[in-house]
Amino acid sequence: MRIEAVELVRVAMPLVRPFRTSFGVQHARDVLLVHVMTDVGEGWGEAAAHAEPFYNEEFTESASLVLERWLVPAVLGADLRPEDVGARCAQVKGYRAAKAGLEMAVLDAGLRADGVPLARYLGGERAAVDVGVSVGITPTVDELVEQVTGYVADGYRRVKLKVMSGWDREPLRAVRAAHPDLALQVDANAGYTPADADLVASFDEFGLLMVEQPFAPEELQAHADLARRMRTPICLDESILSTTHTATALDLGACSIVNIKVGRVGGLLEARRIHDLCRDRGVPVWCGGMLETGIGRAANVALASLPNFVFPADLSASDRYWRRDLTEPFELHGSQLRVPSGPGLGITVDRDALADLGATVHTIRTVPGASR
Ligand code: OSB
Ligand code: MG
Repeated sequence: MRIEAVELVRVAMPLVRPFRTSFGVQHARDVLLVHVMTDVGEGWGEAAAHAEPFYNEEFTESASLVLERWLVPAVLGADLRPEDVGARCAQVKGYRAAKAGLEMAVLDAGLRADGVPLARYLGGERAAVDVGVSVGITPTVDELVEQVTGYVADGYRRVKLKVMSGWDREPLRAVRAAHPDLALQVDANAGYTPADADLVASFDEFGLLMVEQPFAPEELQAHADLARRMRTPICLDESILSTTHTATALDLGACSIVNIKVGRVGGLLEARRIHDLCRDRGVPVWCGGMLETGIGRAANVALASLPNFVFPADLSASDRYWRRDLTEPFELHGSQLRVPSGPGLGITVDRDALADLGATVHTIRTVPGASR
C-alpha cells in the first residue's frame, strides 16, 4: 500500500479522576493520534506517550516532533506493507511510542482493506479478555479502599495498586483487610531503590500476584537479587523495551512475569515477538496500559487476546478513564472487555468527539508524483 498523507492529531483528554503514581499526578492526557491516508483506505493509531517525560524519556511533544521530522517522512510516498514500518523507522533511536502509533495506523489501514480483524492477524485466540484496574495513589487510605470497593462492585476482579515510599504497607494492609480474596498486585513505577529491598520484600505478607517494577529500569541485577529473596513474583514494565531486553532480563532472573505495552516496545509487532519469546520460555505475560483512548485500547485488547497473555490486563472500560471516549466505549462484561471483531482495529473514530474536545490536526502530504 502507498502512504499518501499522514495527519498528526493532538487532543487534550481530561481524566475522570486524577491518576497519581510515584512519578507524579495526571489530570488529563495529552493524546497524540496518527491518521494515515493510503491508496487502500485510512487507518488510525495512538502514540501512547504522556505530556511529561516522567514514566520514560518520551513525551507527547517529542513524539509528535519525531514523527513529523523523521518517522512520517520515512514512510510517506512509499509502497510498503505494515511489516516494513519498523525497519523504515529503525534509524531513529528510541521514540517507541511514536513508532508504535505509526505502525498501528498502517496496520489498521492494511487490515481494514483486507477485511481482517487485528486480533486474528496477530494470532489472538479469545473473543474477550480478562481485565483489571490500576488504582492511583489517593489522598487518604479510606479513599483508596472506597475506590477499590467501587471497582470490585463494577466487576473488576483484579486490582493493581500504585505504591511509593510512604504509600505502601499501610494502604496495602487496609485494602487486603477489606478484600481478603481479591487478586491484588502493586506497581512502584521504579520509585524504590535497591536500598529499599527489605521493605519491598516485606510485601510478601500481603499475598500479591506480583510486584511490578520496584527499581529503576537499568537495575536488572537488583531486581534479580530481590526476586531470589521474595516469594511474590517480580514483573518488569519500564525495563522491557524490546525482545532483547526481555531475553536479558529473563536470563538474569530479573523477573518471572513480563508486562507488555505496545507503546513502550515500539509497536504491536515487537509486542507480539516479546509474547512469543516469553511463551517459548514458559514465562507468562500480561498487557499493560498507558491510559489510552479507545484507539490504543482496541489495539491493546486485540494483543491481549493472544494465548500467553495469562494475567488480567491493565485495560479497563472507557468510563474508568473518560467521560467521552474517542470511539464507541469499551464496556465491562463481567470482568472482561470484548475483542473488537471488525476489520483492523475494529473501532470507529468519533470525529465529533475530536472536534468537541478541540483536537488540532497537522497534515503531512507527499508531493504529487514523488516516490521513494
Ligand atoms: O506503570 O502501568 C503503568 C499508566 C500510565 C503510566 C504507567 C502506568 C500506567 C498504569 C495505567 O498503570 C494502566 C491503564 O492504562 O489503566
Ligand atoms: Mg507499570
